Amino acid sequence: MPRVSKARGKKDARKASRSAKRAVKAIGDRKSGKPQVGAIYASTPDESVRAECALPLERFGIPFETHMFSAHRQPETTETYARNARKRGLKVLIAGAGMAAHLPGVLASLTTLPVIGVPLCGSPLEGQDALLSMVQMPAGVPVPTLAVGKAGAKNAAILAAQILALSDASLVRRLDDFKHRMERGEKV
Ligand code: AIR
Repeated sequence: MPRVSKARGKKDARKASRSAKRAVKAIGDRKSGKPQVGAIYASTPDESVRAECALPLERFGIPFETHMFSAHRQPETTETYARNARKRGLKVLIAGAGMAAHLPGVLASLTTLPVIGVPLCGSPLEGQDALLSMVQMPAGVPVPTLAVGKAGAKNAAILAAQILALSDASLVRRLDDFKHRMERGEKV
């Protein structure tokens, strides 16, 4: 068995944590202002989360950021992001993934911010796998899970706006206006 000294192990851990922090910084797609919402998707096939979340958030004037990382493939980055999210001023996280979609659950296990899950179609099981992975969270770690695919991604942005509106009267007015436009038959 190779022997690894304690000091070496700690040094490696520090190095990994520094590179995870750099990764979080580098992959951020920051919009104007200090981001209040972080929309994370696990892989390139899940880009719909970025696209569908962006428009409502922009319309509501909510500063947000998007990142791509996978809880399975980039566990260090996932942990660093979740542990620092509140300190960085984020208020709501949105996480979209397909297949064994553990991203929102893992984020929710590491932060007390609300984490909204969007299950995506990324496999022959057409999103049912992701839906069950997200919705069946064990007690203690809630992940409000929305519709599979684009509707879920769009609704995640609207739900994030509703959560933020609990302490933002101007956002309540923008949400009211959104409801009126929907009532008039405008496309959501
Ligand atoms: N995935 C990637 N890492 C963790 C998960 N759950 C999911 C992605 C994507 C699917 O695997 O969310 O929907 C296929 O991704 P890829 O990168 O293998 O093509």
